[in-house]
Amino acid sequence: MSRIVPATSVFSAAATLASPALADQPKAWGIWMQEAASPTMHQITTLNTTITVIILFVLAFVFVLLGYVVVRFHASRNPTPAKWEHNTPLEVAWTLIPVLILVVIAFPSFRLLYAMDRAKDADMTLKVTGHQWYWSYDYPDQSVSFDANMVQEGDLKPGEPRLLATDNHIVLPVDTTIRIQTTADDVIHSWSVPSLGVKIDAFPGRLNETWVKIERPGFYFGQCSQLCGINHGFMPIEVEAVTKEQFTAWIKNQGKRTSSADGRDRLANAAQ
Ligand SMILES: [Cu+2]
Repeated sequence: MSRIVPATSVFSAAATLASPALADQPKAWGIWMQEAASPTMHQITTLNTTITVIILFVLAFVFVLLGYVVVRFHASRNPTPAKWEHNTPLEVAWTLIPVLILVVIAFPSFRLLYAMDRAKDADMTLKVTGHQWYWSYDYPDQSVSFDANMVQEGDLKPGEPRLLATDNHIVLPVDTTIRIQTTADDVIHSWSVPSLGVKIDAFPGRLNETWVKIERPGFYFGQCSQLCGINHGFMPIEVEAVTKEQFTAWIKNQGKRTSSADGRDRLANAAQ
């Protein structure tokens, strides 16, 4: 798809990007989740913490049990091993307890899965199309469309993160329920922005749906998360969250560029 609208935002001064507090992106030596910026991501973080605690308890229990067996039943302390086998109550217990743990995990997990599935009352829609190897975006309600390609290393402006910045980026309003629809025109891609708690596959010939509500203004970075070919690692995602007023102004600005002249150019290009 040819670029229809250059989406450079008037609000996206490089100075804003240079402030790391405002950008949500991978950090050096980061081992935990990126800071949550949507209700979904808050829930994902809570679920992840809960499951990690459960895992640690299981790990500690197995470790202690193993230590006990090693010490207590060492050949020197236990020269004549017992010959019995099978213990029905014990076998029932070590089957049922793990099942119960899994059921306890499954409830919040499925609740979250359904909560992420679909926006109940979306205020607007962002349609995402994956290509080898860039993304294109449509705001069907606002009639805005553009492509977003990665900024090459030599072209990076000060503050722009390497392999994450894009030439055109998505602008979205905060505190707004945004329906996100994904599709692809060649192979399977996956649109993923960690801080927003969104990771959804983009299939050719299929429209997937999820939603996001961004809690604070700033820059959010993500990457394609489905191996999609040689440049899979070079189709990043850059989202700028702005206030509702700034978003309206941005859309107006885009509107000027989607004049009929642009439309004619596009049709002329398509006809060639
Ligand atoms: Cu991809």
